[in-house]
Amino acid sequence: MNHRPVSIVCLCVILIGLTTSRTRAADWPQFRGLRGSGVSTATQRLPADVAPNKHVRWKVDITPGVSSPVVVDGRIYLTGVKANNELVTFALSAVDGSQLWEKPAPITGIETTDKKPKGRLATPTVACDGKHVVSFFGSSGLLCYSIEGKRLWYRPMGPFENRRGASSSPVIHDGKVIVYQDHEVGSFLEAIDITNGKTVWRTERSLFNRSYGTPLIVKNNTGQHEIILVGSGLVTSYDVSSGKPIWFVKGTSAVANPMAVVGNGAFKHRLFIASANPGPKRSFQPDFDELTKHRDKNSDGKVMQDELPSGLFAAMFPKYDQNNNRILDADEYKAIQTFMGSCRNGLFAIDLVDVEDSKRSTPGLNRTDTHKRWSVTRSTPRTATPIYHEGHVYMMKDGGVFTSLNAKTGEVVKTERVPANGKFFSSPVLADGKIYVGDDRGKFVVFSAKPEWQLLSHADFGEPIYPTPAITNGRMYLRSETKLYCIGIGVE
Ligand SMILES: [Ca+2]
Ligand SMILES: [Ca+2]
Repeated sequence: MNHRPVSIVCLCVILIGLTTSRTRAADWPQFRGLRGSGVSTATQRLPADVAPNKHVRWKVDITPGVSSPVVVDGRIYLTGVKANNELVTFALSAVDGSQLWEKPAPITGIETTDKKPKGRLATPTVACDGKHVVSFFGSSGLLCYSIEGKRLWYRPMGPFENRRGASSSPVIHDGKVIVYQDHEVGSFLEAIDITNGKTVWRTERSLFNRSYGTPLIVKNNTGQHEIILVGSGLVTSYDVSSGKPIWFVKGTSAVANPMAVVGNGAFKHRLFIASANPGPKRSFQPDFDELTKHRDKNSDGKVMQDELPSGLFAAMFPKYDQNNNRILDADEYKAIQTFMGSCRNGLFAIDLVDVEDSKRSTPGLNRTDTHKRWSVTRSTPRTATPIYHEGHVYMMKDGGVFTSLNAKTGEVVKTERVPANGKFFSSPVLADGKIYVGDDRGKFVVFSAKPEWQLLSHADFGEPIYPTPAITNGRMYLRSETKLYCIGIGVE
């Protein structure tokens, strides 16, 4: 096998990357790495057999937390929960795992959430642009540090009403921190200036119930960057520069956990959306009377169009104002609820560009019938975000069913039960032609990243794995409940 041409191409990509961004192609700067893809473009070899006693370069005891490691320029950034619910952001050396700094967050509100797993209050993963480290602790707010650990700003947030607590991770795009928070009430999407912590824009998502995915930012065919959110019932896209809704597609589950996935190459404008929720259909809130009470600014007992919250609600309303009186009537609100309540479990594809787009004078906000492609309902994940790789999508269902599908048609190539039968809160990651993922019982499995994939190894780490591993420079950083492992092939 000749790796040299690939290495030269990648080196060029890295060098080009250096001139345009502070993070490099080899870095893993946010949840699921560069652009949230779950794929490392680094070309170094990685082991096919991963176990607590194999290829371990180092391991250190760390503060429990569910957030995933982020690695930028030789530093690993994490969050955790110490005794007495002290919430901390910390940095370790990628060379040996030694601690570089640790900073406590101001505690303004501890979320009332599930007790399990350990470290639950530190679930969102930090984001780093090579200069700033942004950490988020739900109702205890959003913090920005320098890479040396100096606190630059702090934004109180919440308190949020959410039985599972805040989980969506912040991402950084072009000097903005994008924060997506869908809760039982008060859902929103916000862009914050990374230099000072001030709001650039904020879009209400009042129609949306709780969901937990991290935003995906994609560039469409016109060069515009869209923020893709997988919410309750709908996938929505917003303009990253203004926060204005661009389109939506219906058909996600009542509560959605995974983030959106975008392909590349021939599929660079195709999204893959997974969501599943075993519970009952969502109960919508607020109900009509609550909404009226809350939004009726001039106390005339009616919600006029200009009293509606901004964002998707306001954008959708004209179509639902059946009697054109610019007032939200009870039956119109019910129609909106019914529309949004068309929840489904499964995986489907959306094309950012429709062949018919050029013929439409104004592409509609609702692209369900025009841009949605195939969908499948079997073996789809509840929490683990799928992976796109070379024309195929790979996904892991709770209980340990791993599946590959054709990205063009949705046709299943191979689906099989694997020796890891826990729940997958950790998302699979891909590097060196292999896919890696662990479950909440500590089982870890490795697959070849091919449509006719094979199980390469399986091992038991002896304690739960919730975070998603990070991969940079021939090293995988794997966080279990109490430890951080650095795994890689050594010079032996
Ligand atoms: Ca009114
Ligand atoms: Ca009306």
